[in-house]
Amino acid sequence: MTDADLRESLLHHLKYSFGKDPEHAHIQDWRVALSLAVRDRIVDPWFAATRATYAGKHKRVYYLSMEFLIGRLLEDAIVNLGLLETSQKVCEEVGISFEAVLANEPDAALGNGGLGRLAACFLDSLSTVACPAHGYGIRYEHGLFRQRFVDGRQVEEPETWLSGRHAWEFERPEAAFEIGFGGSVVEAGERAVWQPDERVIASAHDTPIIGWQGKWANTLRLWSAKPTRVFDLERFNRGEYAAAAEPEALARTISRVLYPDDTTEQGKMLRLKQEYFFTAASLRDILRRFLTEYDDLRKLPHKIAIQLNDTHPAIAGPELVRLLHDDKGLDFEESVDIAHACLSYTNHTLLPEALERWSEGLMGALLPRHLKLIERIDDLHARRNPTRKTSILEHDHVKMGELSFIMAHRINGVSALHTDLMKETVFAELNRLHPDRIVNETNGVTPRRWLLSCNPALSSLIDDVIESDWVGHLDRLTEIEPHIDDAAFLDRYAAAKRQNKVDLANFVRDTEGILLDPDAMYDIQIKRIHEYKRQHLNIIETIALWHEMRENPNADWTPRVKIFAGKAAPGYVFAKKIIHLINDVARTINSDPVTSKLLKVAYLPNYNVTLAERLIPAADLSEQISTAGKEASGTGNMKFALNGALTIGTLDGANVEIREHVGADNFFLFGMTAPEVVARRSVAEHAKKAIDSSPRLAEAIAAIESGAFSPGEPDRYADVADNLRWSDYFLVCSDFAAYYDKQREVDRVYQDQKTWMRMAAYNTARTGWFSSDRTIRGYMNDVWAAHSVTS
Ligand code: F58
Repeated sequence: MTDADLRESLLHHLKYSFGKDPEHAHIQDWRVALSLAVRDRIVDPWFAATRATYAGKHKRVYYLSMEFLIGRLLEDAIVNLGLLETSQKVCEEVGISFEAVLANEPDAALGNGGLGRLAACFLDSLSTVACPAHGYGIRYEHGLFRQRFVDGRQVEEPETWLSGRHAWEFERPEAAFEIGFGGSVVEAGERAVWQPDERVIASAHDTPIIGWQGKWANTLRLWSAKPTRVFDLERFNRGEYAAAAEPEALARTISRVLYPDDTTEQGKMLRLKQEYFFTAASLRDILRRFLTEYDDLRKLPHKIAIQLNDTHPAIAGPELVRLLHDDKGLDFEESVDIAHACLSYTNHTLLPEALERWSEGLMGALLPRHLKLIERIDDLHARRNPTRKTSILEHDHVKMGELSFIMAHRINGVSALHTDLMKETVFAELNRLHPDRIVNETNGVTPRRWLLSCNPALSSLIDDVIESDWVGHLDRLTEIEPHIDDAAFLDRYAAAKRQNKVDLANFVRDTEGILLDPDAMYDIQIKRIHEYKRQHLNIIETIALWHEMRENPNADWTPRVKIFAGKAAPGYVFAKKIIHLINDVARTINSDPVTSKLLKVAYLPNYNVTLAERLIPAADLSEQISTAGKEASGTGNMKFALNGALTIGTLDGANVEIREHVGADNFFLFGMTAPEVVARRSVAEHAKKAIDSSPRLAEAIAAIESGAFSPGEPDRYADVADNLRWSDYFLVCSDFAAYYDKQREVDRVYQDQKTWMRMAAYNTARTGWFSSDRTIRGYMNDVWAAHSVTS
């Protein structure tokens, strides 16, 4: 495509799609017009991919996920189509800033964290490897809340990504299904007819997802909820306007907002509704598409694979059985076996409180037929496995993990360690009965967004030393290795990092008014705020370091900038306390003249995909310090290492594999291992013992407790100190000394910039394996039996 073609298309859309001439166009008009011009270029490869899939009768993959944390889409599409230079030039020609156009796009924050972002990386990789696939999810009107700080406290505000124009989707009003809830079940022999008493319409919106180099495009189909009846005309005519609009408001509630957690009872009901809503609509759509090509439902497992992203779509098991058995008339056992051969399930957490369980009361009220089918599935499994002790139903609750396991032919963990722990803990008994079902598919990240686009400085250096397509074959990054001994290469590597740090410093100055020295070490922890991720370990170490710096300000300190970002679930009181504490500590330390050249702390608000893209390329040190055994994988850890940050981390999740790849010498390991963690918990007063043996830790906790960081409210953090001293389930105190010591080793290494940069370059060179293209190929081979379509 030539510059002239794109310019013509851009001006055409500006004029005919938005009725604007260039003189009067706002930046949003330009952004949406450019998006439509780019989207036009996706349509032909998209059609071609669909035709090739039908023509070759290829197996299709369906990725069901409550979350797709896709962020901005324009740059992705431009980069994958190879239109970066052309787009930059055209913007210059029409007199607009390309950067401003990109920055105008709101983040589509349709996810909470790693699970949702993984789904987005997978979409990119599925298209890149030309695997015929659909993502299915919910078109939330409001994504994850916006985070603001008021006096250091997190305040949540609704997010409004759809308030401007959204350019990427095609509305499909004809692709709509009625989804029922509640009501009763009329038994007719072995089968049953479910008569729901509430119905909503699921209506489809399609976003084409173009892969690297524009060769293949898949579809992300998101459902929005609409009422079956727009409004009650009778009531309206009686003047009851609010009541007349009620059915519409209630139906739309289902796709109104992404759940950041589910702490209230009402929230639980809505969440289960959301789960059934999108799963049922997706399955109906999948069967409809299958039946346009085939008539024998027994062939279903040969032609489709359905992936459940965590247990959120677990109702797919009983729903598919219901469709096959009740609706299509297949025998019950055969229906279960077909569903089983189609379904597979990814587990993302071992934390007991995060494993979904629904009360039978709730499930029976909302999905009465499904509850009955779950009981029959459970009975069937018990009959086929007479030695089993577990069951799906326990203490009047339906355990969605067990249901997913039993209904799936493959269950995967997201890192090697996590997969082993799954086998040993939550699914020990089911693994014993079905030893071939659990497989490992270590997570990955898309190199298009997480290296090529977010880090142009480093990418252009890599381009200069690797001539072949490293973006589509990320393991080729190992070709950098021989250059690491070349001083000129290493200088350029260091210069790229410094450039990214200067850019970040400017951003933090402009947005937060905090001045950061680009020569200081940028030490970054960005992720959801959770006790197991241990942001409090990091801030306590910061306090201890500050104390020592104050005591001895003329020692040979390595200047540091501690950067935090991340949101806490609105109902998670302790996590919100940690945010408040970090902000209080930041204010105190940043205003201390004694340490002003040595230490700065910045908590950047409203962490999202776009902010991550800015922070990761600028990091020197990546904090991956979860309590061993608790972080299923992590994916931020991979993004940092790829962009040349060194990791300080525990042997948890994918840290283990990152360390194996980059080499133990290029990784700062500390802390207890997963078995040591389990053992330590049974030591009486483990936290108190750790505090008593570390004066630094004792002093830091005492400072928090005494109100040193909250003078206006001295007991603000009394409960935090209390928790650390007497409970400390996540072993912050027990790991503190090892963490503090390792940080001082980090300081020493950083002073030798040549050594540091070599280590960083080895991290980039050796983390190509963590491309999500590799992960997707793993799923295709081990889980889906699906193939790339080669032209
Ligand atoms: C994350 N889970 C894991 N859950 O914590 C992380 O280790 C892993 O790398 C990642 O999945 C991808 O496998 C996660 O992000 C959620 O966001 C929940 C979704 C449902 C509401 C509560 C949070």
